Amino acid sequence: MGRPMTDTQFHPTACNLCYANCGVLVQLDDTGTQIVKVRGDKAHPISKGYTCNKAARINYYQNGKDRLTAPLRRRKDGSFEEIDWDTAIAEVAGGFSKIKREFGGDKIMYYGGGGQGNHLGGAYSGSVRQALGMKYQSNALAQEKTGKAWTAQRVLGGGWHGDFENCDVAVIVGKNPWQSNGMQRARVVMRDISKASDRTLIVMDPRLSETAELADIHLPVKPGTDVWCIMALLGYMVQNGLANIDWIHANTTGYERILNQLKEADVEAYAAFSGINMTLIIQAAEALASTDKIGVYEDLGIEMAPYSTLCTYLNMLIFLIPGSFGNEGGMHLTTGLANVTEGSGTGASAIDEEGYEKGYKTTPVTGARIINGLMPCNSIPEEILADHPDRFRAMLVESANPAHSLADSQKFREAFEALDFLVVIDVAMTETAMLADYILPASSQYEKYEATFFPHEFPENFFHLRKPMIEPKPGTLAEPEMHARLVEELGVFEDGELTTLSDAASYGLDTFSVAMQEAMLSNPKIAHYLPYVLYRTLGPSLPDGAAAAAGLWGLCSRLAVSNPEAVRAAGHEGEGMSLGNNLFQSILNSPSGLIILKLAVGDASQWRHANRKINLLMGEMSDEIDYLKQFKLPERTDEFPLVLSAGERRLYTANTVVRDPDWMKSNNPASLFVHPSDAAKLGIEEAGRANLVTKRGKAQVLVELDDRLQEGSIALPNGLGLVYPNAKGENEQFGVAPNELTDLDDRDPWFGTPWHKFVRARLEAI
Ligand SMILES: Nc1nc2c(c(=O)[nH]1)N[C@H]1C(S)=C(S)[C@@H](COP(=O)(O)OP(=O)(O)OC[C@H]3O[C@@H](n4cnc5c(=O)[nH]c(N)nc54)[C@H](O)[C@@H]3O)O[C@H]1N2
Ligand SMILES: Nc1nc2c(c(=O)[nH]1)N[C@H]1C(S)=C(S)[C@@H](COP(=O)(O)OP(=O)(O)OC[C@H]3O[C@@H](n4cnc5c(=O)[nH]c(N)nc54)[C@H](O)[C@@H]3O)O[C@H]1N2
Ligand code: SF4
Ligand SMILES: [Mo]
Repeated sequence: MGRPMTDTQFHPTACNLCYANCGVLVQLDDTGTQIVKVRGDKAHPISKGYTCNKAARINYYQNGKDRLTAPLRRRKDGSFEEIDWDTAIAEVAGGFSKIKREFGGDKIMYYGGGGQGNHLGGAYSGSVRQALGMKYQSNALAQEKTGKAWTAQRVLGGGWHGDFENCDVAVIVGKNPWQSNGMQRARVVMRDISKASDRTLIVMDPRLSETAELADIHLPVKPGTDVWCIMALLGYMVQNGLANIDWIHANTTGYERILNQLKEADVEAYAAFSGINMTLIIQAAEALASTDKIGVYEDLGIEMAPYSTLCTYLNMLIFLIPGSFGNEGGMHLTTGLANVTEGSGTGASAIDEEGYEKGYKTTPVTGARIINGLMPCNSIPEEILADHPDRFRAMLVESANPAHSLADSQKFREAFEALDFLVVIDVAMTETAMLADYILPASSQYEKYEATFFPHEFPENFFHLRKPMIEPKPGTLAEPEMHARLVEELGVFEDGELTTLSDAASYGLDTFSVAMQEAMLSNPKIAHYLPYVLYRTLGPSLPDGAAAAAGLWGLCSRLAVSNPEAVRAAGHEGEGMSLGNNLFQSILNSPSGLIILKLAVGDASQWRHANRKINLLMGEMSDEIDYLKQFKLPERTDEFPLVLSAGERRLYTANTVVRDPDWMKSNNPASLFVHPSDAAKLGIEEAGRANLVTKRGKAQVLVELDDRLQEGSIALPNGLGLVYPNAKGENEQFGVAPNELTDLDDRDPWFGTPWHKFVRARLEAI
């Protein structure tokens, strides 16, 4: 930092408004504080200059009026007072230590750790959690991707992702990449597949979304009925010789039960129940059977709807039944520096012969399933509010806004108020921060080193360590520094205990690697507190103030050991330690990101199960398939006849990362979409006001008529209803906060993911 800024310089960084994290070049004004121009960075190895409409507006994130600039402590009357950092660190460490002493460290829960653009800070929280003996955690993944993580780990041994640049058939289930991106270069890729006469785009979505408009085959399922549609599609394939049975026999185990179920599925009844004409099912089945280059992408349209876990299991069969896995243009296992959607699994002690998990980990109060260390978000209030000796007493929330983003905001507010101690780390005054005892202000993602562990491209995968380009707002700290100070306040290491390592680091990475190996053997604490130790020992000797990147050294070393051929195939040289060090050095030297590994296509030795096969047997899922014969969906009643999709991605929404409603400019994405015929029945007109009522809440909405919806469906945007200061400096809310309307109990039976796309509701004209 501190280098001169000129208005002609373009700084490489990334857009932080969705998990694609496109590489961008930004230009600052002459004060060096305002982002005035943003353009795609052609030097980024994967996004290659692509951005969507949102990247141009990242300054609304960077310079929000509600950015925090001093640690805050809550007074008895609920207002906040500014305190200095030493006081804040001492009192936060003291508050948590008190809980640990009285109730045990496992009564302190951790939530968050990173959002759409920032995972580096959360990586260092591990050392604080270790010091406090914290055991339970969660984050937004546990309200969308845990069912997917479970089925993927059981069937494939790891996460799955498609190669949409090279597939012949793309199947997009409950996702609208045109607006939500997520995958790299989404709009270009979707348009390319749509235009090519020899490629097929299949979109399963009740609504004629922007992506569905591009589709060759649009499957407009009735909301919540995807599972029957997918069963019809797969059933038709198996029953009509369109399944690649030879491939399945050669590459999978445990296929008997599921293949029998598909053989016996009542295809026509299932298609009819999901509202899909058999001609469309046959077209889609034939397209899938015509190639082994299939890409499948699923997202919230099924992950936040009934039968979400079963849908995600069946979505794997969309590419496995035709044998499109591990091959060129097909589906693949994700491999990267680290993967936020993978982890330690469910901790199951065994999987029995019928394919049922035994002895999995659960939460202390309600016994909800835990996967990859994450407990269901929908269980959190119950785990706090229960009259139970093991209930949570305190929470550390980092880079997340659960009081707004999780189902049933009222219940979350009640639960947070019931905690003895709540600390929030954020850049802005959020709905969650407002409930905290202490708020620790973070430097923004453009003021510090940042990175995400989202990249999952194949065969070449990338990593992007972004450099800071704006001076941190006064009073803020980067999270790695906060966590380090907390660890020190908690007195984990003696003075001088790490000096040998610090000294070694000053001689370069090779010396440091050797010293680290020795230190880990002689002092077991070092492995337990690795992020902290790396930050304080290796960190200071990294160039350009890149201390926060020190944790990546450990990940590079690990990747070099676990996948040396792939790292070398991407052009990194060396063996063992030196390969890891070279990769780390290249990451530090690549401000626009770089390719870190290149996997061999078709190499089944990389498959993750010990037998190098895919395991199709999941007893839990097959039981649920049997249950489909009962055609059960959450009932719509006369009281709540409509289905609300509570939280859609639109042109200008970005979760709650951007809080200033001005960023939407003239576009009004705040309205509730209603089908014209439903509106007519209720006497509601375009741009009219109405009351939206669910069993959990009521909100006044602005109505926009949209005949791309199905009759009986309504849709509200995601991430709105934030409290933000208006021109007069008074707090105001723009749009509706969707989770004032959602209920904790409307959730999937396996990992508790909410049914936000299937909220029963009614509309009343005003
Ligand atoms: N613009 C924008 N982009 C974003 C975000 C954002 O807030 N704004 N957030 C990011 C995040 S965190 C995520 S997880 C992704 C989510 O990305 P998406 O999953 O694409 O987002 P949604 O718009 O919530 O839902 C996608 C589609 O599900 C459809 N749908 C509703 N009900 C059903 C159903 O019963 N079945 C099926 N098949 N489809 C249904 C909706 O019509 C919608 O088109 O977006 C990321 N990108
Ligand atoms: N009803 C309904 N609810 C939903 C959804 C829906 O479709 N419908 N979508 C859900 C989905 S998929 C997701 S992923 C969640 C997302 O919800 P959350 O995980 O709660 O997070 P975000 O809204 O993405 O906001 C991230 C927070 O990080 C802060 N932040 C930004 N940069 C930094 C930084 O550098 N450091 C720190 N410490 N903080 C920073 C922001 O100010 C913000 O408070 O919302 C979910 N909620
Ligand atoms: S919002 Fe997502 S797709 Fe759009 S520019 Fe930003 S990172 Fe890229
Ligand atoms: Mo998400």
